[in-house]
Amino acid sequence: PQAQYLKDYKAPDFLINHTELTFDLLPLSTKVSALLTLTRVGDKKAPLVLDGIDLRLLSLSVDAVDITDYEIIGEQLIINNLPDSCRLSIVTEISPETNTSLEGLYLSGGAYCTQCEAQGFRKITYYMDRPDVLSTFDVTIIADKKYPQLLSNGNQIDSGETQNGRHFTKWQDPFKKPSYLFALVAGDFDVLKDSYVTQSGRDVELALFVDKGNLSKTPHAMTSLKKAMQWDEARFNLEYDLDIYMIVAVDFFNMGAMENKGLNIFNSKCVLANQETATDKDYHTIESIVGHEYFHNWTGNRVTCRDWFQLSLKEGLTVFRDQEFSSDLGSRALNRIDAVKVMRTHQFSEDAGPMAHPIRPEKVIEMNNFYTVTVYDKGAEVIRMMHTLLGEQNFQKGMTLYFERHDGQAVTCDDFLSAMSDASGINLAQFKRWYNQAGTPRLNALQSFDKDSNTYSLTVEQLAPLNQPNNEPLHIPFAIELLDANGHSIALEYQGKKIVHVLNVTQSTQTFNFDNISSKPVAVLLEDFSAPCILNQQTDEHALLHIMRFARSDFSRWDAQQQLFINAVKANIKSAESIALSDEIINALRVLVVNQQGDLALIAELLKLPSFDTLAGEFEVIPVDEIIKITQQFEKQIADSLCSEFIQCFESLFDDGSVSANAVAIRSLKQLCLHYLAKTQSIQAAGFIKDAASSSNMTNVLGALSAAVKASHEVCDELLNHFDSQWRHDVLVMDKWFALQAMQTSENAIENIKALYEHPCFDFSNPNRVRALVGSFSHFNTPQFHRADGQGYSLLGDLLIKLNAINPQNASRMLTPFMSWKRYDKVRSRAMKQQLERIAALDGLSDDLFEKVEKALA
Ligand code: BAL
Ligand code: ZN
Repeated sequence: PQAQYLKDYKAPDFLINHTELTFDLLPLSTKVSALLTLTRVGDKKAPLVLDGIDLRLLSLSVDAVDITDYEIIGEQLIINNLPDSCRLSIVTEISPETNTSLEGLYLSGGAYCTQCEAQGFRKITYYMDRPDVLSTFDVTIIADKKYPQLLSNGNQIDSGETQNGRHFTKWQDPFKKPSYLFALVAGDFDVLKDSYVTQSGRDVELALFVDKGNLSKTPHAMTSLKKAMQWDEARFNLEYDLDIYMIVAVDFFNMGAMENKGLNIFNSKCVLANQETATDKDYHTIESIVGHEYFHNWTGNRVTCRDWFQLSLKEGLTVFRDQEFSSDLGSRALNRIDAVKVMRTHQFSEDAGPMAHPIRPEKVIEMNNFYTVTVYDKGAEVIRMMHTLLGEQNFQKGMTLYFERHDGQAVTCDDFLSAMSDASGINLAQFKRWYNQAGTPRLNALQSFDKDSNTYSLTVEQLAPLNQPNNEPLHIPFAIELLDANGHSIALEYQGKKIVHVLNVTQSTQTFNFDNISSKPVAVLLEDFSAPCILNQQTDEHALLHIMRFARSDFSRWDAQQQLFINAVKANIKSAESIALSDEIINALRVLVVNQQGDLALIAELLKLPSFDTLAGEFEVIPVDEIIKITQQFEKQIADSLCSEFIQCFESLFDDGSVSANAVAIRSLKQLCLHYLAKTQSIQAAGFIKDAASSSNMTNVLGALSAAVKASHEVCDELLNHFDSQWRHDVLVMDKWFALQAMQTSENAIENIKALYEHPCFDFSNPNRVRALVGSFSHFNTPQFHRADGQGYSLLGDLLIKLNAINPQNASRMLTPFMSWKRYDKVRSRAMKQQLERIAALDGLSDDLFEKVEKALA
């Protein structure tokens, strides 16, 4: 496979001003007629080079005259000697039913549907399948009447019957768009309709299409959409532009959702929810993804990317926007905690591994491999840092200027930075390095206090990431708070001048002084995770407990509590003897459970140990067995020490079953109590678990089952069997059951998963099923996936080989746990490497797997 490089970008030689498409839909032989209005804008002699994969070319004509002066080389159709402007007609045939890659046009779950980002349009017709070619589209869809709804982007302008008993619709999208935003859906759906009046008074029709029988699961997504539309007007002054906004939910989908202009296509798990079938977490995810796709209408669709290396231009910015949406509507602290967990586990590990890339990558083999936590989540952190440096007002001025300059264009990350810098007058030249440098910066914080002069000094040292030794110093917004002995915030000043709490760290070593401080302060450093860095600070238990109690940032309180746990795990690993959590820590946790002061959902978070992945990130060679053993020991200690408090807390909290923020918080704390109680000998635990498992609220049911599974509780099998018989008719709910099955740590776990491949609900061609079962196993069942005999790795290796032929994009995502093979002990790393070598030797290895396996083995 050929790598593409950012440095080789070349503007297109032709533009496609207008695209007319006619689809005659048949499962094995769909005819696609394309009529492209072309204008030459580059080299006079340049041929027209079109992309195409798995297409059967039926005819090719220019201005209605058949041509022969063309060649098909690999995945390109090259047409020579075209006039400077012409109409090119291309007729191809494709086979949606046999397209299991879920890219391009495919027929799955009884509906035709498309996925074109990043380069799926080339599986539909020959085209300049690149984001800097923007065209208006007219689309005609002809199909059997068993597909009553025939949808595409924009507005429907015609419909009717054909002479041979089929029917058709015609769609027109007035906005120019690149091919990746094209969408087509044909199916038989239930529809929830609604409407929205924009801030300028325009009526917008809203329609949500779902598989028959699922209407009761649509109101939450619709409410989320209207909230998103309103929020984007209020916070970003951005209004929707078409007369109709459609969302279609399908069960076979590689991603969470796709922002096609006016016709979003969603993975059904990111749409369908009611209290019986979806958890509070699902509700939150749905709201955030519906928001994310809606926000793309401006950040992605109205202004798009010049080339795919710029993906973070739209994704980092839109993730930032959806995070802000969730934070403005819900708990800012909990949203921040969730975002930082993703960064510290998945993103830091990607940044330290063989797939490390800057948020604007420079080299790509398979673009699908770059829809990463780096491009998305680190990309959002980079936008967030800009927001911190500029402030909300200047940031919004920058957004306004960005749209004034670039509406309707395909642009680069540099264009975005220029708009931000020009609008705010803030120099972002050094900040730009965040776009070009991979790896996670390491910061050392050295503190000193001089009681004679009442001066506190903080020295921040920036070290290049271990795997990127040549990185240059970054511009880092470093937020701090200083606490006095009573837990009060100390005003920051030096020599009579106030100091803003966000320090500008720009050099390798920099010292900041603060005076007028009467006693040694406790410093909250990198408050709110103000930059995506690894911070090394020597903060003792006393100081961390002080921060946990008093920091103004709830995020930083949680962060300190996590650090207490991390330090305790590390101390155990260093020591020959086992060291329990200190009485001070246990007492601090007791106060949280007993007092229940503040946000109950935050209390639940404060009581959770860091995940295996978080702890693994602390070690050069991951001590798998030790981490498992010590965390189990700590959980048991917390459970036993606070058993009566957990019982009391569980019984005292009343869940009214609603979706209010308060009810959600109550359920999360009750679940946390169950999680610990399941690990005790408490006679009440079994009763609590069984009661919760029989609730009509899925959050409670899943909380109970998850507690039982993780504690290998005696009620586990009975509850899982009951769940299976109750929910077999609902595959999305069964995904939760597959995930629970995958987390069972008994010795027959691998056999159990293989047996579940035969379950009537399981399907290798459906990414949701595969991720629920095997993805949950490889990510969350640490003891069994990392079995020293390598059987867990073989299970994943076998699956990847199978998926390579069915759905390479899904295979490549599922490969991720093997990417960090070098970080394990000899036995485990050898066993993982063997699986990678097996995959590397495959005949017909997809580009998706090739790129990652090659890097992993390098
Ligand atoms: N653009 C792909 C799906 C998403 O990020 O919204
Ligand atoms: Zn996105």
